[in-house]
Amino acid sequence: MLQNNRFSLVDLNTSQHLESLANEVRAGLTATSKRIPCRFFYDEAGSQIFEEICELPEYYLTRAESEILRDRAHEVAQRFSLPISLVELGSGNSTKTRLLIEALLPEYGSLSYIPIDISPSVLEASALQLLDDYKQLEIRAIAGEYQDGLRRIRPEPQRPKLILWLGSSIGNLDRASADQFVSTLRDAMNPEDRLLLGIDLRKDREVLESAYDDSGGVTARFNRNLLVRINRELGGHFDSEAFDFQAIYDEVEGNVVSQLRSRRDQTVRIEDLGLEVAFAADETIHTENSFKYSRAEIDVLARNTGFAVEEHWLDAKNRFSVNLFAPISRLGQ
Ligand code: AVI
Repeated sequence: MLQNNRFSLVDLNTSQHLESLANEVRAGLTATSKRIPCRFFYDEAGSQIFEEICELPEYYLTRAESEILRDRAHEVAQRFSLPISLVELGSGNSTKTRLLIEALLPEYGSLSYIPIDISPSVLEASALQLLDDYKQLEIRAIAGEYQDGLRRIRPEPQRPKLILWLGSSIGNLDRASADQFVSTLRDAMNPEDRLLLGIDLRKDREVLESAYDDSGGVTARFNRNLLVRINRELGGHFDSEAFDFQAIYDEVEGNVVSQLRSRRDQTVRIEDLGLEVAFAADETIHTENSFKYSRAEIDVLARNTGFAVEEHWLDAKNRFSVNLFAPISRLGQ
């Protein structure tokens, strides 16, 4: 644990990490429909490529969400009557969080920021920068999975929590898992706490498919990096260029499905798993779901998980939403 007066970093990651990659790759590549979970995108190279994605002209999500936060951060800050703790899930480089920090600090004079992210190096680098820029900020960073991180937060009855889950990360869960996870957030909240949820909206196929398969091939590289990672960490022999990338919008489900597609019949050995994986030409590896929501689906999410939608803010082009969820009492509580 790294620590000084204004900064601490607890690393909850263990060697389980490599074990979990090995188990998931074995299970995913021996299944009838092959898959690799999207959480493995974010090794160091993958996290950097994701930052490039956020700057792409086609990937409107980051800009639209920042626009909303820029416009609404002050309204969020005024919801609370006491200094708060700002908890962020998947904080990454915390760029968007700055918009909230800048609104919250003048309101309360001090702020406790608790970023939870899988990558300790990203957490440390962004924390040092934030501490330098905001002298009244205190950062208690937690490196680990969201659920483990949430369990580590000390209850502070005098400090309401504002939980941020931005970037439409909820879209990477199917709808049932999204309900389940948002319910666990609800369980960790008191009545005066709030959840600020960035959710991408359903829209035309063309806009979505080019957001997820950009013309410069950055998202394709992001996906192929999974194979590069398996080569490095598990002794795989993938030729990542022997796989095409595609993103297809399933309009009924409201889901952009990302996948790698084998260009030919091929067999790939993964040394550390003692595994030979056979691919037929055109066979796919599913890499990611990115579910999109309508306003009605956001209302259902809130209703299923014990929240009221207190605010539903949109960007000027109505592409993205930032939602302020307030806990309500659930039946039986
Ligand atoms: C992190 N997550 C919400 C992104 C998304 O939009 O599903 C990851 C991403 N995949 C391709 N582009 C961006």
